[in-house]
Amino acid sequence: MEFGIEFVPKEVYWKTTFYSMQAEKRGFDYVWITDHFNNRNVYVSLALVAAYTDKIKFGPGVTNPYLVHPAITAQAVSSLNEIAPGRVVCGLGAGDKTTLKMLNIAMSKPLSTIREAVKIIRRLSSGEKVTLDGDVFKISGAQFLFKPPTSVPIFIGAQGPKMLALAAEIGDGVLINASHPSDVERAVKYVREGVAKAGKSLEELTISAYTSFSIADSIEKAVKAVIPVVAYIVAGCPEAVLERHGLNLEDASRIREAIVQADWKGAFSKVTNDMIEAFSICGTPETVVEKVSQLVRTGVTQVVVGSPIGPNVRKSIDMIAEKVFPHFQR
Ligand code: F42
Repeated sequence: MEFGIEFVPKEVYWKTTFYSMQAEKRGFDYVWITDHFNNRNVYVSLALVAAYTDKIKFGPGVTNPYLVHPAITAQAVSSLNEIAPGRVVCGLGAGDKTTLKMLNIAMSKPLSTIREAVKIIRRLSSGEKVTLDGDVFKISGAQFLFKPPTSVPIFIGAQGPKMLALAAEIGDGVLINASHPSDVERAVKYVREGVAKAGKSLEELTISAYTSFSIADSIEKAVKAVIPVVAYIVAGCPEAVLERHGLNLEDASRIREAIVQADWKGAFSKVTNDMIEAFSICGTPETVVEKVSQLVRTGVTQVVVGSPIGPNVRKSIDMIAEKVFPHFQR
């Protein structure tokens, strides 16, 4: 059982570096840094993680092939891999619709785009010469002028049934965007389909639940920290998923409207306990251990502790190491 941790580089760079050092020191296996154009640059952040850590694995969690050409992604992860050989992983996904929309970039043919991007990144980062006449990408004899030290494992961020199956089919790992055991269990079903299609065994794949997570010594503190994150998840959540969790669609659309109007207080005040239950792992160490155990029973082999982590990131990292890790075989 592995534990990863997600940092969003909306914080000043030294905080992300410091938290990554702390995560390594306290026994986390992976640092994932999110990629959105309106936060700090993911590779600048990762270069610092590479320089200031010794053993933890790390990578973009996740970048996308619409905003960054797969050849440049391959170049970036291979360069990082020279700084920290064997520690770099590449998280790739279709991209966040809201931020792509701000740049007027359409997310067309996501399945073919991801399939082809994975081929390009995997082959270039293995030092191969690449020619590809794809539906989306046309590459003619591209090769790096430097020799990458090792190939870079590719993890695919996925939520929809087809993307989950594709991720399992072609990826080295899947990053399932969900926190509730029922959502993760459902996702693992599609992951199994993808694995079967590829004719590989489930053990060859890292199956990760990329969760929204908040741990504190009191439930009130954990809830307070997680509310803004859950508000955003609810606002962007497909109706079918809200219905599956028995959540009121009108409540969700009120949160969405409040966010659009930048009425944060209004949006956050409408987040209910049921929403927190559906979309996060939130509570005291005891509750968190129980919820992570439920995820493990679905077949997950890595839990990614995602935003907000807790009311105080540093203390929450320590709390996870001291009070959660001992309950899992690692
Ligand atoms: N996105 C970011 O931009 N930055 C991040 O840092 C980030 C982190 C992250 C971590 C984990 C994770 O799981 C996701 C993360 N994401 C992040 C979001 C990610 O980039 C994707 O937005 C997210 O995974 C949602 O994508 P999805 O897996 O649900 O796939 C979408 C595209 C989808 O609609 N999938 C459908 C499905 O069933 O899986 C299939 C859609 C389909 O069939 N498309 C047709 C096709 O040919 O591709 C075309 C349909 C048409 O009409 O064009």
